[in-house]
Amino acid sequence: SCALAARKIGGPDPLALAAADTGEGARILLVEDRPSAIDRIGTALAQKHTVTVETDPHRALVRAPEGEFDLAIVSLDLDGHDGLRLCSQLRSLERTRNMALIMIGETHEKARITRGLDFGVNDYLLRPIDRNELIARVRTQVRRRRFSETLRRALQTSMELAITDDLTGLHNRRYLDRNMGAIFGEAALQQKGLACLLLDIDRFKSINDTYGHEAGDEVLRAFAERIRQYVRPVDILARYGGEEIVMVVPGVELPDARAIAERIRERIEASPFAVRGGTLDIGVTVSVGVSVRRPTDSGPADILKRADDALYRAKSSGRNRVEA
Ligand code: GH3
Ligand code: MG
Ligand code: MG
Ligand code: MG
Repeated sequence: SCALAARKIGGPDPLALAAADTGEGARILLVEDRPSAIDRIGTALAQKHTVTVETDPHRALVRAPEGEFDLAIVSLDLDGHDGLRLCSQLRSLERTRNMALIMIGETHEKARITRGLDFGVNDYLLRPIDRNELIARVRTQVRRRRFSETLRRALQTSMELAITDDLTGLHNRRYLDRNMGAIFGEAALQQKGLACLLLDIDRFKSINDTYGHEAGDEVLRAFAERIRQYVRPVDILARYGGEEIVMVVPGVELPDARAIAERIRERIEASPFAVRGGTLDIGVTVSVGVSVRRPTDSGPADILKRADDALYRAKSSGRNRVEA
């Protein structure tokens, strides 16, 4: 999902979208059982919107989550039923809680209308319903609802982008820094293993020098993709530096951590990466520094430091090696 988010960068400006929204084309659920009101409201809204009528509130409650409605208009005095109760149920259900809600009531029902507004119904209309007022209030709620939906998506996208590395789609260092403390704390508390693998491509600079930076980028992406095949959902994979990837593996002690690192090292060495649309194969090797949590460690920085030291030893003793 992070890689997808990264591709969404540069999307439309949510504020501009909102300003351009005419509030038309909404999906509206009308819960009303008086034929004259159904006719009146339906006629007024059908030109600009899609209106679904439901006379029974129980069926309305079943249909509402399925229909992806922008708005529900609910009569408070349905025959033998409490429309206010339906509004409150729509507000509390996961799949309908963001729907816009407008109630229809009588002038003497002000107390119930106020209760509805109190628990989050957005607006109301009094009988007899004025056509233009109905259209205006519906438009306002539809636009408001769409705007908050657009903002919610934009916020989610930017939160994903903030923790994602653009080139590889892996998590970035910010994500690692924010989460390592909690992962370390969890492992320490449960007295479980926690391993850290620091993977660094060997002589990557010469790949850039020989084939160009673009080809280098492609190798990096393919390298990240291959390593991704070795992680479980609980592991963290993050781009740590330029061509360094860190893999955090909870619940694992040194022998298994070494085995994972060795398997990755072999798999990187075994097949070159195809770049430039498959016209060029570039073979690389990787050095891996491995470390595990020690009871004397005071924080994640201790584990990362030992992985870094081990990586340095792997490099200085010839590269294409795993050191711990
Ligand atoms: P070794 O690790 O084996 O010691 O040698 P190296 O050449 O891989 O190490 P060094 O850390 O000196 O160089 C890493 C190079 O990675 C330098 C930099 O130009 C390159 N690099 C870093 N980030 C990127 C990137 O995003 N794309 C490309 N194409 N190259 C990058
Ligand atoms: Mg280096
Ligand atoms: Mg390197
Ligand atoms: Mg490096």
